[in-house]
Amino acid sequence: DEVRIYNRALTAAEIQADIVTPVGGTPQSDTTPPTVALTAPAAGSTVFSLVRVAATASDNVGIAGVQFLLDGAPLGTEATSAPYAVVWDTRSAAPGSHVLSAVARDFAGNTTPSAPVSITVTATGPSNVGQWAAPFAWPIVAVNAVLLRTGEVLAWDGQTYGGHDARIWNPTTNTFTAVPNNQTNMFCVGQCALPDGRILVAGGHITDAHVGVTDTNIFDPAASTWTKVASMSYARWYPTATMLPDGRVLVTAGEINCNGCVAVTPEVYNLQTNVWTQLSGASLNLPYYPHMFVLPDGRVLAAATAEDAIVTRVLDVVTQTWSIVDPVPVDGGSSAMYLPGKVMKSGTSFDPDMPSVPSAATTYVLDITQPSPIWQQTDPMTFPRTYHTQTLLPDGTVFVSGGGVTTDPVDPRVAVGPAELWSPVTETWTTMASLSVPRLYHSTALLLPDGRVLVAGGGRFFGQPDPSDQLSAEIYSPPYLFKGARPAITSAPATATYGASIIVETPDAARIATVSLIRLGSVTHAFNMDQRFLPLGFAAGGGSLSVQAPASANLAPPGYYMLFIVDANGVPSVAAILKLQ
Ligand SMILES: [Cu+2]
Repeated sequence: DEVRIYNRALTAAEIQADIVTPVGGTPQSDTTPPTVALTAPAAGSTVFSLVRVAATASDNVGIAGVQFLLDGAPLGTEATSAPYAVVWDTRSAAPGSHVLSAVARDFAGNTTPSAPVSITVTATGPSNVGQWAAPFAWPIVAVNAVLLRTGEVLAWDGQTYGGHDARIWNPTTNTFTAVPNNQTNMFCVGQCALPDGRILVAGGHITDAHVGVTDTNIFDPAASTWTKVASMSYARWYPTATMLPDGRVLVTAGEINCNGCVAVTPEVYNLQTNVWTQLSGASLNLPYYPHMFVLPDGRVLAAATAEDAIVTRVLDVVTQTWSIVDPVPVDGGSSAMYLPGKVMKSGTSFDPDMPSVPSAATTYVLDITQPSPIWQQTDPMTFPRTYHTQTLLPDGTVFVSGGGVTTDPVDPRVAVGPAELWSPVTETWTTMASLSVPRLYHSTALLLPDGRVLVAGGGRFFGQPDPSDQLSAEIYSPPYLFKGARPAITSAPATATYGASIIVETPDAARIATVSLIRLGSVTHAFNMDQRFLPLGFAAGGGSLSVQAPASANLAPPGYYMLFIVDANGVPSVAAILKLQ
């Protein structure tokens, strides 16, 4: 037997080299060089902002490192563990053509250069990375944020502030109106919009972590009042609320009264009868804040959670049965259904009470409309993230903001400034402009009807005022707002019926390329429980569009949506807010 003693932890590659290298005697000389190939960016692509440069490398013994080169000069330090990648700030390179390459080195010192890849650097500016407005003060840490049918944002704070510190923010006037809920502390709740535009809030917080309440509250934007309605059977802390196609609300998961005491039985709320019904046949132990999505067949997908990777299942509410979709848990800290039945998730989910570990940048897509769907790994984010938030945009892309490179919930040093944008066409990420304020645990992001994104909050981790409590918000204007004149909706109906056509008047009918419907968002803890994106069929006429409303409530559960018309450059109108019934 052979023994080697090391006084430090070894990398995976070193362990591999150790296994294949004999102890003592004459070492076999390794003359086999490694292989290496650049995998990103793609040859011929145009790059800007911060770019992930990545390579694959392999060797008969082991890879000691991969050194990336820009025009033959070292780019960053040698990457010594897979995946081999560096982030390149292209703003330090002259605009024009450049050559990227990489050299892989094995433990015996053999080296191999990759094939060169030519790319073009273009200037970084608002038309390709968007623009953040300066942060502005908020009177609360926006732990929960909901876009109301009025176009205003309802938000509330965390910890002891969670009930009585609720506010409505008016984006037009930048004014705040107090709308206190003095009945329930709404920290750690689940919330979703009802078909009539009121907001249902399920569960809440008493004084201790992991202890939920059975309360259900409804906010009425017309009266600016909170009403406590029938209570759930189970207390819930960190549950998810989901609007079902039949207008009822599904609530899943949440802790009852201790760490790990999960409310395993989902409950369904009927607004007409003010009755909660337990789905006793569908009990399932799900971690915090499951990411639930109503699918085109009406079932509800549990795609991820805020706390941990899970086996992916679908719930049939009618038969109270769960079916496994993908038995292999793959992680995702934030997720969104970017097209009906198609979900993307990225980054790390985590229980912030646990010791910190590095975040992941991994990204997966699931297409439930395919036979035997399983998660497919796609291009990773440029930055690893935990506590980031995905937001659907009217051009069909997915915006990610905030989060940190470790799972530390509040350390501003780990916060990721740059946002990223995901294309559902190329399934790749592009780095966007950087926010100013650390937005980690308890931060939020919400698409506004004008096509900008409100990013707010972060902090409230230990309950007391703390430097990490972010009493501010900042607003992001995506690149599409710097690409020419916006199309305009001059009139649209206030309501639409499933399967019917509606007339949307616009002087820009001839240049409209897509029409999209996005449900008003309800966000907390890195997950938007309401947002969903739906492209709508349309026919252009003179001065108007005839737009086809969604065929069924499975595609778009009843309630309020933003209707955007988008031109051929991807430039969206300001939304018309439409009630779908
Ligand atoms: Cu929390």
